[in-house]
Amino acid sequence: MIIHVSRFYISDLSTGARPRQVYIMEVMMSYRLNELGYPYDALEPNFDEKTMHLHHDKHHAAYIDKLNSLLAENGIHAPSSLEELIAKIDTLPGSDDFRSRVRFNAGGHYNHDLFWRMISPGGASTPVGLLSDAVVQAFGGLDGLKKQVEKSALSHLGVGWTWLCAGLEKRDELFICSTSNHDNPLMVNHVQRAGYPILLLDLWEHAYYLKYNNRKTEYIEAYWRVVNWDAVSSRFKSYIENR
Ligand code: MN3
Repeated sequence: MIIHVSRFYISDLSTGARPRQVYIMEVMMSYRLNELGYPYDALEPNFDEKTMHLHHDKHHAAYIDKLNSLLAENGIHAPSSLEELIAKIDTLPGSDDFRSRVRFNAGGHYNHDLFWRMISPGGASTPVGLLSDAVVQAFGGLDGLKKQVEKSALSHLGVGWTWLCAGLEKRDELFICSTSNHDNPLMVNHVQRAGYPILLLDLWEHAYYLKYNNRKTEYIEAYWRVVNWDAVSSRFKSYIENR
């Protein structure tokens, strides 16, 4: 919770008395770091405990702190839904630099929050139900999907994310894309093709460098072993059914 205090002066012209100072205190809504939802060592040996701690408790947390202070310093009420904030990032008052910073940190929060839920212990090892059909339709099967993700991830320049998205118009149509920094496919004015994020791969070195150093391919192989396809499939199903 962030307390935002504004100071005003009120003058009563009829009496000519000195202006009075009035303080207005507002409690600003702020974003919070969700618990990981499983033990930090639950994805060992694929994703190591130390990386999970740093990645969740330090990197992810820092994006949230920065996002909250940016919004509070500029007197902007944070919508309770992060998707709502992302949808109106380009129309926030203030400078381009401010909007870029909000976009960066809001993306940092949204993307990581989704990442922790889509990689998690247990769950199916391949897509199920509606997602399974859509994966066959778009990529010929899971191997085809993995190849496209790897190709997109390995050819991406610099930091970013690789995504499995569902279409905004044709919701059951899947596609793969990569974005820079913390942009995500919901940021319609900042991506080549907008979409609804179903699954994501963190391409920042902080996600793998401690364990895999520069061996990004090994990191991606390990990633496939920790994707929880039940979680991914159920996210896709909710998206398809909540039209
Ligand atoms: Mn990260």
